[in-house]
Amino acid sequence: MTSKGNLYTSYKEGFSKNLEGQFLFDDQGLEITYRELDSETAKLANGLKELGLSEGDRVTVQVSKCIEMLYLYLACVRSNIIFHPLNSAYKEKELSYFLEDAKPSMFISNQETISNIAELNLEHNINNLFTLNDDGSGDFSSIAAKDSDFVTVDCEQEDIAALLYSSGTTGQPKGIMLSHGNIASNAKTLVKTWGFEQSDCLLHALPIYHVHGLFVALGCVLMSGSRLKWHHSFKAEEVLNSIPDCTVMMGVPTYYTRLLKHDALNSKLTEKMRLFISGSAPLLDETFNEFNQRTNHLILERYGMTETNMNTSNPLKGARKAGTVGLPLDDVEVVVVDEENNLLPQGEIGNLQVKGPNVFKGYWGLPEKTKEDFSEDGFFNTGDKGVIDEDGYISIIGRSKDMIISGGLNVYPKEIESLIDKIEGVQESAVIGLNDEDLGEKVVAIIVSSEELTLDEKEVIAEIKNQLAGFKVPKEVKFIKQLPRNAMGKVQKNILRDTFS
Ligand code: MCA
Repeated sequence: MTSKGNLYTSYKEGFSKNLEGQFLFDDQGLEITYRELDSETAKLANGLKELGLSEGDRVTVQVSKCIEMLYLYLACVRSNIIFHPLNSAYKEKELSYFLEDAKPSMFISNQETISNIAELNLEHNINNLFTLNDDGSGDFSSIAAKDSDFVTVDCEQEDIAALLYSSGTTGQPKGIMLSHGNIASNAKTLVKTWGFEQSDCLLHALPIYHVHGLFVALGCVLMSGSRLKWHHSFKAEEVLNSIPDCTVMMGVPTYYTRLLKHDALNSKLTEKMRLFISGSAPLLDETFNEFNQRTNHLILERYGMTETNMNTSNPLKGARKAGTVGLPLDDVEVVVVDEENNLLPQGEIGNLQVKGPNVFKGYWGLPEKTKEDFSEDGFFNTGDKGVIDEDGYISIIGRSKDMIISGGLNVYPKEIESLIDKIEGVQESAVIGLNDEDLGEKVVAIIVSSEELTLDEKEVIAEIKNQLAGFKVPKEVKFIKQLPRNAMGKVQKNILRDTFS
């Protein structure tokens, strides 16, 4: 039986030449070969089948970064079951929304979350609940069957492999459906674009609940049969120690600014590295220049989003221009258009649209919303403003969507504003992103409070922290008498940013 459309088949085509070779290692003595990866994911896929899961079912996982999660991802892909990973920082209210919307047949999380699942009052019943704690304990390990033979399911490239949520300027987070073909085509293109070879070793410190750590980083390694050095999370000292073991690193700009704070970062330490890649948030020119001075490496900046995986990249060979996200990938078309969807000439700023095999299949259960975000000629409207220079390099000038990127994570002000507005004593609020040396942008809440009640910053932060994942919680709260509004009554966030930056 063939399984050509299945993403795992594409991964395996890449790593099968190195089956006995090392896939992953860490500083604690963990070592996994590709053969082990193949058989562990087969056992887990057999286990999912024995539990009665079928193609198209969703498996939601909310655990800390661990190898089991990686195995589960590949077991789901092999089974044509939809993998739905969640940031472990999400709180109850956020979690119940995702579970209600994705309606998984299986949910894996730590003991505390699983024990409290009844309190979420979900409308649908999740048949399979398993625990996986930070120390590796829990009944997750009972899922794997003994049989390590599993024929990867033959599926269409169009079938959905993963569901990842992103919020929007209005309304609730939307499930982004990424197909086997989306993820496979993009990983293959990136291997070629960035010159991945079996001899490479990728420093992997990114979380694996997002496109960057899961599909881009892991995808390049699997498709090239290279190795990765596994870090549980990004800790600058530990990453510095790993640099001499590795040839490529991927990170968000915060990783690079944090590394630059350490004297140990120098050209001697990085001499075996061939490539540092940055994405998920804008890389400042000063970070690019300082990194170059200290290490002789020009960080390669690229541009993507959850809906599209990667769209553009500065070249491996050829000029890497600071402040640009480079050129469209080989199989991706990028255009800049005006509000009426007319193509704009080179040099003019407009809405960035993309088309290619990387572009997602649509929003989960929202066909109308999906339609709105695509032009008639099949281009996806990214919501970013951009411009193309005379050499074809693209720069992201701004976002037409009201969004903050903090430490590489997207934050949508509306979600925070609507919670702040419910706090007693708040008349109205506006949440903005202000420049931050460490996070790129930090979340700041501007509040107009009623005259009778006095509110303080700590109370507001504590209230939001109870309800939302930590990365969305305002780092600062400012109180003002009234919000600046334009003639249409819209809050002028640019004025607030100027006032408070
Ligand atoms: C953690 N905290 C944050 C963030 N992360 N606050 C703001 N922004 C953040 N990104 C808060 C926690 O809630 C906690 O708050 C405190 O910081 C310490 O938590 P800790 O986990 O120790 O933080 P950290 O280790 O310093 O993490 C910061 C980080 C991490 C290393 C920048 O967020 C990270 O690895 N970011 C990468 C995200 C990523 O992979 N993005 C790719 C998305 P408290 O102390 O108050 O409790 S994919 C994407 O964007 C597209 C597709 C693309 O192009 O790649």
